[in-house]
Amino acid sequence: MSDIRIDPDRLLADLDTLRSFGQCETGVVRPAYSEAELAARGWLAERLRAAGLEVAVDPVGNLFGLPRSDAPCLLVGSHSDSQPEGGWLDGAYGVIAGLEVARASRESGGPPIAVVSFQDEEGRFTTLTGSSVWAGQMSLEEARRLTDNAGRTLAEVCRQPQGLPAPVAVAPDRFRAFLEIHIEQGPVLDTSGEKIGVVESIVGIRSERLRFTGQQNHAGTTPMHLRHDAVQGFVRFAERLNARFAEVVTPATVWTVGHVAVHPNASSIVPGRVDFTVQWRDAETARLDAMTEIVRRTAEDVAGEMGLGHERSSYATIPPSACDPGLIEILAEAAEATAPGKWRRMPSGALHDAANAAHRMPMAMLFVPSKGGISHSFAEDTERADLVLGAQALARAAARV
Ligand code: HGY
Ligand code: MN
Ligand code: MN
Repeated sequence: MSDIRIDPDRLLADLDTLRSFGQCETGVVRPAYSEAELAARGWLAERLRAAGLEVAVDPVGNLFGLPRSDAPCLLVGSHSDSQPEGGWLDGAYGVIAGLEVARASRESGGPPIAVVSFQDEEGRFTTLTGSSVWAGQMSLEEARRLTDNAGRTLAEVCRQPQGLPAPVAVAPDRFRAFLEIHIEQGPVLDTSGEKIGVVESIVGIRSERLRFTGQQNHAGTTPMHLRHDAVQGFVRFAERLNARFAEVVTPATVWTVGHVAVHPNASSIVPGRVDFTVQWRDAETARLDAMTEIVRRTAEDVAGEMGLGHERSSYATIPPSACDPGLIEILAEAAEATAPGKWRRMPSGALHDAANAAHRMPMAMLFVPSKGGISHSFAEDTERADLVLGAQALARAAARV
């Protein structure tokens, strides 16, 4: 079995180039379907072509580099869209490391390997949008109707870079397995000093968009007892949700209110409306269900107590997923060979496109350390030597899948 020898300088040079699309301070602003993301996808297509791969883009914007042979092969990759304020490595590292492994394999007479950059993993429209459509978890029609926080539909903004072939669906059964390498985005490896994480499972996520509606009114003349203040409803909801969640969660459960929009958002107006998102993540479906029920009950209770209207809509539901045991052992062997004694098996608290691949094929993931455990921030970073080490482990495993 020939080892796949990656070119570290080429890996890092492409990572630095990808960073330039939408670069802002030390991070990137490259949301799905933005100008920067479109330009990045056009450049990636060129790099895939230069690697001798056939370029295909599907109707939702997932970008593939496919070997000429039709025999089912290994698929490696991740996503290249970013959060509204993202780090330069989240997703991008897995796409470029996958590209490097695929072209190094071709150069060293190794197995044919396909590469993918999934679209809108970061949830401008919903969590893992592109890979959800690709894996058959969501229809293209349903995805095209999704709206972002500004109320724009995916159909309105979905565009393909110039010079690409017409969109085609790329069937998951073209591939035998999926490997994704990603920054950990958490503190575990950074704290332990280990260099590689072999992921055993990925948490599930539920998220909802909620709205409280009250009565917009004058902030000076409206007595407190006559108010129907949407923000006060949100505050009471958030406090009560924390108290009720505390009865069902474990130290590994997380939940976040990350988006809040107050209307009309003026200091002398009692707010008549607040829109916000709540997301919660856990490894157990039963606990996610219990938390969904608590969200429902708490919104109802608060709206009733305060004379507010309320609406809820599901934004994302991704079940917990298990990595393939056989692939885990191949990754563990590669980690030990690449970073002897400096690796660990661990869960993923972040969601990844591998969670959708799990519905259609065996999948597994590798992590490399995040400096200070920071991610979804311009401050996200990883030592360049760690980026190279991870890609070398991915290459060793890819030759053995
Ligand atoms: O939120 C996540 O887990 C992923 O980084 N989008
Ligand atoms: Mn990611
Ligand atoms: Mn992310």
